[in-house]
Amino acid sequence: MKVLFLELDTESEWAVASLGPSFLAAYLRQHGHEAAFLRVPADRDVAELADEIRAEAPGLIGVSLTTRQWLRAQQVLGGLRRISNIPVIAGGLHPTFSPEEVLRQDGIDYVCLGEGEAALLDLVNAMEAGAIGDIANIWVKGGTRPKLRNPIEPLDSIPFAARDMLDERWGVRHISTQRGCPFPCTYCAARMYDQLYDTPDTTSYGRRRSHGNVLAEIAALREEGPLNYIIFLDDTFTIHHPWVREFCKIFKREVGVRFSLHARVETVNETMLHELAEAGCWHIVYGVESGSERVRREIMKRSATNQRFRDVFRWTKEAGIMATANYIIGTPGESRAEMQETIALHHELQPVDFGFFVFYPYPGTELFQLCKAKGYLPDDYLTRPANHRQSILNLPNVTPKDIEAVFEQWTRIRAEAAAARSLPEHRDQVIAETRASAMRA
Ligand code: B12
Ligand code: SF4
Repeated sequence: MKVLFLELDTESEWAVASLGPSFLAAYLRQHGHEAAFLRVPADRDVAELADEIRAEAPGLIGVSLTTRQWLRAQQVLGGLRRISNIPVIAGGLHPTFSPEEVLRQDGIDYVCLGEGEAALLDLVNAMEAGAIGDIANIWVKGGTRPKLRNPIEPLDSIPFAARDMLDERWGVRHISTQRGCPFPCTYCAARMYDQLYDTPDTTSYGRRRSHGNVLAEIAALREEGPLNYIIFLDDTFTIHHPWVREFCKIFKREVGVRFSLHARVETVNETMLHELAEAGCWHIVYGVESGSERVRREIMKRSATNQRFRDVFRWTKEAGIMATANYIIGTPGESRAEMQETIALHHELQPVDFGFFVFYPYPGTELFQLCKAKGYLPDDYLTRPANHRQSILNLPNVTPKDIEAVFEQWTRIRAEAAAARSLPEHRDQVIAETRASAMRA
């Protein structure tokens, strides 16, 4: 059978496509099925899309969804169902943690909970055989919650990601070396996989590929075409020090391409940062989230001190690696003064780049439960955009206007930083463009 994976864009700007389908497509192909990829731009008309889909003639449509994509998914899949009866399965973070809501939507027939490789293969085989019974991880519309199969072990057993699903450009390749993250951050949806699988007969969700397996994938990519840069998409690349140190040695010797990764300040030290730099690490993205130690400790369950952030950002710079910091604005329980502490810490850290996101309660997370229990979450939350620009919460101590004002402050900081890097005669234009792009980001 042919499965067509749709990538639903929510913004006009380009980003790499969801990684999930690239693993699923590779697995299906390994087992004799076909897979195709279709990117759906944010303004694509549904009737036009239906024509494109018919041309592919799939037996099943697959969509990978984050919460941000959910509004667009309702529009596209609801519209498609009025003109086409091709069955649709949704998987990824949002369907996994909001399966009932997703299955209520017209145009979605199945939801995949958690990892999808073997589950999707079983569904496709069952569809071909004309008998869909109980399939672990697959929730059929109108049916009951399915059992879960154990997380895939070892990760080396799954085929390399199918690159034609990712829409990569400029020789920049995206690689995933692990699944799962051991930290307890209360705002993080990725973290909740661990709890999804928290049954007595499962292993812990955190797993990592062997060095040999990652290296073999990189060698295969080199054969295929230009390999200019690698982005490691792992949640926290620097978790297991012996793995990382060995990786640095081999990568430097055998690959020698620049790369970037995500890390937590608790998981790096000065020596490791120098080893990463020598191996070719060019850029690290750190989640700083808040400049208030109280907010991090009490609300986010992150215990690192501000001094640790200062040290790690300094070491990163000294090692010659660029640092990006990400911040969250408007976490439930955060005061206006604490939001200003984040701005103060940012000025101390002086990262090369930074992202600022208005807090959104992702289904399944601890903070989602808290917002629900305390009545901060509006009833129609699933119809509000998860765009990280406006707060959807009704908070007791800060208003949406307060949060908007802080978002505007961050936008100004970004615009001024961009202007400082440009020629004096271009500064006004740079400020205007940077502010406009923050509103679209
Ligand atoms: C890489 C990454 C990105 C990449 C690629 C996007 C992507 N969706 O893969 C980029 C940089 C573009 C990105 C952008 C953003 N991301 Co992001 N990202 C990640 C990250 C770190 C890894 C994803 C990944 O590679 N997983 C590896 C694959 C193999 O796992 P998987 O996606 O879960 O897929 C498996 C199953 O879910 C299932 N499955 C998945 N899809 C499907 C589809 C079908 C049909 C089936 C049957 C099964 C199935 O099978 C797969 C294989 O087992 C995750 C954290 C995480 N660990 O999930 C955050 C994460 C997905 N991102 C998140 C967010 C918030 C964003 C942004 C909004 C950030 C921002 N503020 O701009 C944007 C929005 C992107 C969008 N289109 O919506 C949140 C989403 C939360 C939520 N509930 O929606 C996460 C969970 C991070 C977090 N800490 O909470 N992101
Ligand atoms: S360290 Fe990152 S990926 Fe891990 S739980 Fe925290 S926010 Fe999520």
